[in-house]
Amino acid sequence: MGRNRIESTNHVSGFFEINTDLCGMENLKTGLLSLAKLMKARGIKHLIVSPGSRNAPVINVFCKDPFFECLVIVDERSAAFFALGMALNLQKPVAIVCTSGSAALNYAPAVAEAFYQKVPLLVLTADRPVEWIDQGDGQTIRQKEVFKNYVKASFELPESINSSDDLWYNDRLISEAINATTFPDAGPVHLNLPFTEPLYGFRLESDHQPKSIEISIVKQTLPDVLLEKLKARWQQSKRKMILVGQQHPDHQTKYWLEMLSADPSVVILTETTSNLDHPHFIQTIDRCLALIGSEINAYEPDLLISFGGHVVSKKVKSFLRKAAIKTHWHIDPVDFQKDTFQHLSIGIPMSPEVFLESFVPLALKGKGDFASKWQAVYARSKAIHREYLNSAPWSDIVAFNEIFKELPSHYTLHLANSTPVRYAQLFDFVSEIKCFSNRGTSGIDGCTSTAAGACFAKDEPTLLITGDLAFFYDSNAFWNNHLSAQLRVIVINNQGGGIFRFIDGPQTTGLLENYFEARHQTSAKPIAELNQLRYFEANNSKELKNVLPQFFSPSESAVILEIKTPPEVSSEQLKEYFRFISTSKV
Ligand SMILES: Cc1ncc(C[n+]2csc(CCOP(=O)(O)OP(=O)(O)O)c2C)c(N)n1
Ligand SMILES: [Mg+2]
Repeated sequence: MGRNRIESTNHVSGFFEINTDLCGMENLKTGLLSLAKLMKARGIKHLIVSPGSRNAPVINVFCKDPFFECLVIVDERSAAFFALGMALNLQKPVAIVCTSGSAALNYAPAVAEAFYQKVPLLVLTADRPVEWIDQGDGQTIRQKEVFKNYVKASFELPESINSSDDLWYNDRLISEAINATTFPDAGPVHLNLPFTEPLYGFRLESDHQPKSIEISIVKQTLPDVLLEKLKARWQQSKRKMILVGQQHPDHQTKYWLEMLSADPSVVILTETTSNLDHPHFIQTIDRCLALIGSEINAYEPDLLISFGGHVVSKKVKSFLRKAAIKTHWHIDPVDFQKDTFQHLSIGIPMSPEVFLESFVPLALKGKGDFASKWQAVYARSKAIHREYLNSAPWSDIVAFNEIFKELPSHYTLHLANSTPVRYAQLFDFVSEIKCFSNRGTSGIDGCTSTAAGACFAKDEPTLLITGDLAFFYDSNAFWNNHLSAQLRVIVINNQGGGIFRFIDGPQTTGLLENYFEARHQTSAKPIAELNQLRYFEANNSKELKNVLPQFFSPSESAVILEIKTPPEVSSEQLKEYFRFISTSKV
């Protein structure tokens, strides 16, 4: 309680010391109890706690209530990414709570990722009373709205409830916060919770039943005028391309795209992170574009339709930005004005599956050879890909080839940023493998924690393929008691940031090894030992082929496989791979 705002009188009843304030309202932390009740009412049961004092009231209220599944992860950065992974796989909001101060700031990387990847997180940060901000008190920072640039909404609950209006206001804010985690699209919401002492010893229940405000989802429809306009434009377009960015597996969307893929004038480009697999869909975009090379005219669309989140391929972004596209429609409930390819003409504010359901049945079939030209490139690139890998020396790309040959189809795949998510785009995937990657902000700072959280959420077989810097950066991901034995982590250890050996620029500086690649001799083995995890190592194709079946077999604990690859050869091989494709004929 603010030392100079409201004096409280104390009296003892039963086991609890009850505080009251001037209004005689029992300072039961009623506001916080409403939060628990409303989260319960909305089925938000997962809470990841990072220890602290200021958040003790939350720990007390939630972790003693059997409804809530509370986990403990000390490192707030890792805790938030773990929660992101859980929410990603459950497709439901997950809550995180930490104490005041820099603890809250450590949530920021995952909060930003959740914002751009549209993952529902309820971010609870305990705070000091406002009057103590900037007054030299410990663990006290300007925390209110600290994530405002990358959350759907920020709220601060009243520090104390002094009237029924305070209570109504408190409960209303909580409902708005919970609703904002999923509507109109999913994302993180920040709830700052200033607490006054006492932080302990207050009653954990109250008679107050907060009112929950829910949002009813209405079905959108395409107005006839717009529908007619889109149908006309579709018919006029000889070459239609549909590009799907990152999204969750969705059978409805797949069904409608399959329908469109039978149209000879339509090409459908997907990535592993689009989670859409079909023989008619062009999966390995970079491979195809390398083969097309400068002959883009014959392969560029005049109508582009896009939806989903971030697109991994840099090549397709530059191809489409250069292409003579006449019309581009982007479909998204919120980000419908995203002009990634600089050709946007119509933003359609609705969900892709509802748009496809309304539009595809009315889209007249086209003519021509646009689809067959792309399919020919696709098939040819597959053959060249195989031919190249048959004789390639031990390197990152050969390691990926071995991994994907052995990857059991029931696994969920997580791809760390930097080259792992890019190598994966070069391979044809066995169907139905769910694929995730933190492409919202493309950071290397939480890939392992995210995969660990996603795996924990459904306790399903999960493989993370990560680079070595990303692995060491997030080695705290293993520092908790919630690691599923279904988790498999492959570290491609090329002794540094191999991507900087591949992209143009760093080589020309003379500073590559130290300041870009951050060359090192560190092994993942001590991290496996520190966390009592099974560990395997492979230094060449033969060892890798031998160890993969064991690696994927059941185990008591999560398992780490470190694959050691030669940095120079690996980047050279990737460059050679693209040279080999681009000098081949379609
Ligand atoms: C948090 C964060 N810091 C820095 C970067 C810049 N960055 C992109 S890739 C990369 C190197 C990653 O190395 P590694 O994980 O070993 O993957 P590799 O490039 O070898 O495949 C870095 C530092 C980033 N994406 N995210
Ligand atoms: Mg590396």
